[in-house]
This record gives sequence, structure tokens and C-alpha cells, in this order.
Amino acid sequence: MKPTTLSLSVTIFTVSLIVLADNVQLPVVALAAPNGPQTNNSVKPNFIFIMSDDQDYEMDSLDYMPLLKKYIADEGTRFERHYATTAQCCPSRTSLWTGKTTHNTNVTDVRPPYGAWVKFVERGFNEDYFPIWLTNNGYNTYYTGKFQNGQRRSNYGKDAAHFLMKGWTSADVLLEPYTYNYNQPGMKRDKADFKLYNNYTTDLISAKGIDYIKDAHKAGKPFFVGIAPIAPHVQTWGGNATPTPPEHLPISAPRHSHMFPTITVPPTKNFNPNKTSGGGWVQKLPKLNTDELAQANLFYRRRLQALQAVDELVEAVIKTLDDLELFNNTYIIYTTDNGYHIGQHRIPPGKGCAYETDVHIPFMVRGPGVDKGVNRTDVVTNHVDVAPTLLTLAGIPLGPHEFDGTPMPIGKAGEAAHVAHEHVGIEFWGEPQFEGAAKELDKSKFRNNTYKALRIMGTGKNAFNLGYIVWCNGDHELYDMTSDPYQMDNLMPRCLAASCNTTITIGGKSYSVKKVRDRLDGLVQAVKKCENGACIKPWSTLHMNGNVTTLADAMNTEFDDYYDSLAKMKYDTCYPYYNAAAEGPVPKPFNSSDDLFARWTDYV
Ligand SMILES: *[C@@H]1O[C@H](CO)[C@@H](O)[C@H](O)[C@H]1NC(C)=O
Ligand SMILES: *[C@@H]1O[C@H](CO)[C@@H](O)[C@H](O)[C@H]1NC(C)=O
Ligand SMILES: *[C@@H]1O[C@H](CO)[C@@H](O)[C@H](O)[C@H]1NC(C)=O
Ligand SMILES: *[C@@H]1O[C@H](CO)[C@@H](O)[C@H](O)[C@H]1NC(C)=O
Ligand SMILES: *[C@@H]1O[C@H](CO)[C@@H](O)[C@H](O)[C@H]1NC(C)=O
Ligand SMILES: *[C@@H]1O[C@H](CO)[C@@H](O)[C@H](O)[C@H]1NC(C)=O
Ligand SMILES: *[C@@H]1O[C@H](CO)[C@@H](O)[C@H](O)[C@H]1NC(C)=O
Ligand SMILES: *[C@@H]1O[C@H](CO)[C@@H](O)[C@H](O)[C@H]1NC(C)=O
Ligand SMILES: *[C@@H]1O[C@H](CO)[C@@H](O)[C@H](O)[C@H]1NC(C)=O
Ligand SMILES: CC(=O)N[C@H]1CO[C@H](CO)[C@@H](O)[C@@H]1O
Repeated sequence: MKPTTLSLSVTIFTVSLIVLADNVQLPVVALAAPNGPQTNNSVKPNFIFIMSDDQDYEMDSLDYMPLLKKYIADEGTRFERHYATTAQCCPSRTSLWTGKTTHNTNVTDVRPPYGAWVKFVERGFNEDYFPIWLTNNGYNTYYTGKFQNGQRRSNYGKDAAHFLMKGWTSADVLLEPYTYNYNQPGMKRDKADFKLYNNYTTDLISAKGIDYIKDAHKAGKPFFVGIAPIAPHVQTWGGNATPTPPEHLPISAPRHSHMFPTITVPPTKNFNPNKTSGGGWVQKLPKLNTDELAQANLFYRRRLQALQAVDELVEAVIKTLDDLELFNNTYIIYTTDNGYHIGQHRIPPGKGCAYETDVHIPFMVRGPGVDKGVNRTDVVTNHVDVAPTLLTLAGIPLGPHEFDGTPMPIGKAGEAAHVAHEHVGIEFWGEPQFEGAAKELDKSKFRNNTYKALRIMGTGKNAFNLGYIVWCNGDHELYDMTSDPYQMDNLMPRCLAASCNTTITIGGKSYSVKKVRDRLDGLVQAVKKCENGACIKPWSTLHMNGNVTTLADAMNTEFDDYYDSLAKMKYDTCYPYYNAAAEGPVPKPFNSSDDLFARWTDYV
């Protein structure tokens, strides 16, 4: 059946057609698919996975994408409490394609030795990740755009440490130093020679994505097409791209450069505050001055402008699916890799923090059996859930893989497989990244960005909303985001003093900050390792008889002494990489009998 709601405005349609008609340099090649077991193609759904780069939720970027709203949000479901578990591209993308948290992938950075493509390959993921699982189950898989940093013109596909991406029927990926060059992208398709383009990057990726959808349709197998434009990432380069990109800013397509002329960063309570906030290096930041404020607003405007071509990409994809009559069996997912901040808590443009700006991200899906025009705020989901979600929708058993996530409640299969939980475990190792003019800031002052954090929230009768951060230098942050959504009133250490009368409401009851903090600290440690499903059901690490499944359960006064006595989360020192020994043991569970204790020792 064709969607009756598909109506294209004439102006927009013209733009899409130009993109579609002009892709002369893209030969349609149907490559042989890797062998896989026989499957029942008539029932396997297809997937289109569109992922932008560094797109925020909290600065309202979605409000400036009317086509995305029209074709995906209004026709599908928005997951309003979706999070990145590490707010940086390579770690987050690795978690997305493996279904594992960053401490389990140990791809912790955007560059070697701790991260990027070389580390991804070194850790064996090029042999064992999402597209391989799909092709082994009868799918054709395609990918175009940015995959990981460190895929370079000089090395990609050249030797054992820099293999071509495996598992893809065909992949045409952006390579450094041209990955983040908006008007001179450079790409390599499978084994073909590297190719430099003079097209606007998003239009090029859109055209390639659409050609892949057509190839996939012709090939007649169920398919997955990943389309990953770089917008609204800052323009940058990892080498000697020529000509030198002129601006360290997001760049729009010329047709959008006039838009939003007077727009400014939303003046939320945490934007360039008069008093410093946060923990760690954030506390040392000076207030943004007039020039920096102008930069912040320019950055914001440029990001929204750059997202316009992504919005058009969405429409072009929808139009193609409509033409090919693929709607009845295709899921279309829209998301990003991590969020972004501009001036909140005085932080210059960038990502990598545990604040809501950086971890809370867009995620929406449209497809067969997906509720239309629904905003889900009743479930907490994250990027580690994505691989098991897609496999579940494809009817592929999760069995052989160990996932740190649970299928999202999408359609009947997803609802059935989903394990409800209230928390997201967030982690980071290394340095903060500053972009735009701030990249010149003296990094040595801001080096240690190693932390563990939690976002945890409940809905309905059980409504509460908390953020907790433990920094490697021993700083702590705790926010009651029901009353303090912008994370400006750090209840620690202020409220650990006896004189503090602030309370936190959980499940309709009020508790002291100390009692809540004790539980959150236990929980943040319970998700340190994620063994045996601990990141999906973290309370079962602390309460092994399984009768505590929510924060409200754990608040029971009979557990006060236990949580009070638990050693608190603490780093030996600040390492720029994942040093498990420096992060202490997983805490001993409640009421350990010898028997339980023995199980626990096996466990850690
Ligand atoms: C890319 O640019 C070339 C040269 O200007 C043009 O011929 C081609 O149509 C463009 N492709 C897309 C997809 O816009
Ligand atoms: C494929 O699935 C359809 C729909 O469930 C079913 O009617 C058909 O018999 C299946 N074919 C095979 C070969 O299993
Ligand atoms: C993670 O990788 C780094 C090297 O990139 C290594 O030094 C460290 O020991 C690894 N951590 C764990 C826990 O394996
Ligand atoms: C911040 O400080 C400026 C200058 O002192 C003052 O004008 C402004 O009202 C203050 N803002 C807040 C929210 O206190
Ligand atoms: C989906 O639509 C196509 C074309 O309209 C049709 O051939 C196919 O049988 C439909 N599949 C399902 C599962 O309804
Ligand atoms: C879902 O959220 C979006 C953005 O906040 C809003 O525009 C839309 O009206 C909401 N839809 C529903 C059904 O609440
Ligand atoms: C909490 O303490 C402040 C001052 O320390 C006081 O003004 C306020 O009334 C107290 N609130 C309650 C609920 O006791
Ligand atoms: C959970 O079980 C323990 C005994 O193992 C019991 O003491 C406790 O009251 C139970 N807690 C809840 C919330 O049911
Ligand atoms: C970072 O942490 C290390 C180890 O804890 C410490 O020696 C160093 O002074 C810290 N650097 C900054 C800029 O705080
Ligand atoms: C349910 C359970 O195992 N309860 C035990 C908790 O620990 C106390 C003291 O060790 C025992 O008396 C309880 O039986």
C-alpha cells in the first residue's frame, strides 16, 4: 500500500529531482552478495538507516527539519528518551554497530591508539559486527557516507590494519582528509579507486544512498542501506586537503546559506551562566566573551542551515521508497551518533560531556507496524540497543551475540523482546574536544575528561529524572532534573551536609540527597562491566534475588545500610584510556550469603 499522506511540495520536489537526475558518476553495480543461509525473503523487512553527525536534541535542531517531521516523525514513532552511551563519534558508532558499551569495545577515542578505524579492526569488529550478521542471514547491505574516523585515503583498504569495511555488499565511504570537507568530499567505493568530488557533501551522499536503494531493490533480496551524511559536524580535515577548507564551521549548501539570519542559541538557564557550573574542567571555564558569543550563534545558525540538506535527503529517500513501492516492508530510522553543546555550562562548541546536551539524541522510526505520530517518553533507550533492535525486527536470533542493550519496543517483535529499564550508563575517557575558534584553547588546562555517569528516569506514578556524574578527579555532580532540567544546581557536595534540607522525589516519596546518591553510586558501579546482562538489568548485580528492578525498589529503607556501606565509585587516577584496574571492582551485592558471594566472585 502507498502512504496516502505523501504529498511533495513543488519547490522541494525540484531540489530532490536535481539531486536524483545528476548523479552521472555513480554506476549501478550489483555486486555478488556474501553467501548466507536460505531465508524467506518475502517476510524479511528492509531497513534504511539515516544517521546525521553530532546532531543535538536539546538545542531544538529537530524543530528546524520540517520534512523529517512530516515523513518520519508524524508517520512513525519518536523515542524521546534515547541516549548515546559515549558522546563522541567513533566510540558511539562502534557501540551502535556492535551492540556493546564502550568499555566492552574499548574503542574509546576518535583517533589511534585508543580509537578510530585501526582500533575497530584491531579489536576484531570488522569480522564481527552488524552488517556481517545481516549478510549471514540473507540480507544485502549497503553503506554510504561517514563510517569511522581514521579511514584515510592513504590507508583505507591498503593493509591488514586498515581493511576495507567487511560485511557490506557495497560501501562507498568518506575518507580523510576529505571526510569533513563540505564542498570537496573524497570517497572510495569498495575496491574502486579513491575519488574526489566537487559536490556538496550531503547532496552527494543523498544521491549515492538513493542509488543504493535502487540497486538493493533490483537485487531482490531484503536489504539494509545506511546513509550517513556529515552534517551538522564542523568542517575540519585530518591532513593536507587542498584547497585548505576555508572555515572551521559547519557549511550549508549554497541554497540554504540565507536561512535563519538572526537565530541565536536558545537562551536556556545553562547557556553561558554567570556562575560556573559542572565538575572537572568545566568549573574552570571562563564566561564566553562577546566574540565567543557571536561565534556560538554563528555555529548554531550554520548547523541548522547544514541540516536543511539532510532534511531534503530524508524526503528524497521517502520519494524513492514510494516510487519503488517499498513502504509496506521497510523500516526507516533517523538518528545521529551523539549530541552537541554550544555555550551551555560555558563550554565552547563540541561534544564528549555527560550533560544532557551531549548524550540526549534524536531517534525516530517509521515502518510496518510502527505506531504513527507517537512520542514515546515511557521508555529509556540508547544506541547500544540499536543492533539488537534491528536484528529483532529482521527476525534474526540475538543468540550468538552478547549484547549490552535490549531490543527497543518497536512493532510486535520489539515490544515482546524489550526489557524495560530506567537507566543509561554513560562513560568517557580522554580529552574534551573543542571546535570552532575554541580549538585554539590551551588543552592542557582541560585535559581530564574521564568519567562515569548515569541518566535515570521513571514515568507516570513513578516519575523522577536524575543525572549523576563521577569524574576521575573525584568531582561529583547530581542533578534533580525534574526541578533542574538544565543541570545548574549540583546537589553534590552541597547536599551531603546534614544541614541540606533538599529532597528528591522517587515513586511519590521524598528521600534525602544522600540516600539517593548512595543508590546511584551503587548503580553506576553495577554498569561498569556489563557482564551477564548487567547493563540491561543492572539492579540484579546488586540484588541478586532479582526483586529490585527499579530505583524506587532500591530506595526501600531496609537497603539504607547496604548502600551507605558500599565503597563509592572512584578512579585511582585520570587515565586518557580505559584502564579497568583504575576503576575499582564491581560492588558486592546486597545480603551476600556465601553462596551468593561465590557467584559474585565468579562474576567479577
Ligand atoms: C556532482 O558534481 C558534478 C560536477 O559539477 C555534477 O555533474 C554532478 O551532477 C553532481 N552530482 C550530484 C549528485 O549532485
Ligand atoms: C515465506 O513466508 C510466507 C509468509 O509467511 C509463507 O506463506 C511462505 O510459505 C514462506 N515460504 C517459505 C519458502 O518458507
Ligand atoms: C584498552 O585499550 C588500550 C589501548 O588502546 C589498552 O591500553 C587498555 O589496556 C585496554 N583496556 C582494557 C580494559 O582492555
Ligand atoms: C549575569 O550578569 C550580568 C552582568 O553582571 C547581568 O546583567 C545579568 O542580569 C546576570 N544574569 C543573571 C541570570 O543573573
Ligand atoms: C508489498 O508491496 C509489494 C508491491 O506493492 C507487493 O508485491 C508485496 O506483496 C507486498 N508485501 C507485503 C508483505 O504485503
Ligand atoms: C511529539 O513531539 C513533537 C516535538 O516536540 C511535537 O511536535 C509533536 O506534536 C508531538 N506529538 C505528539 C503526538 O505528542
Ligand atoms: C530549607 O532550608 C532553607 C534555608 O536553609 C529554608 O529557607 C527552607 O525553608 C527550608 N525548607 C524546608 C522545606 O524545610
Ligand atoms: C527483596 O528480597 C529481600 C530478601 O532477599 C527482602 O529482604 C526485601 O524486602 C525484598 N525487597 C523488595 C523491595 O521486595
Ligand atoms: C589530569 O589528571 C592527572 C592524573 O590524575 C593529573 O596529574 C593532572 O594534573 C590532571 N590535569 C589537569 C589539567 O587537571
Ligand atoms: C533472604 C536472605 O538471604 N536473607 C538473609 C540476609 O542476611 C541475613 C544476615 O546474614 C540473614 O539472616 C537473612 O536470612
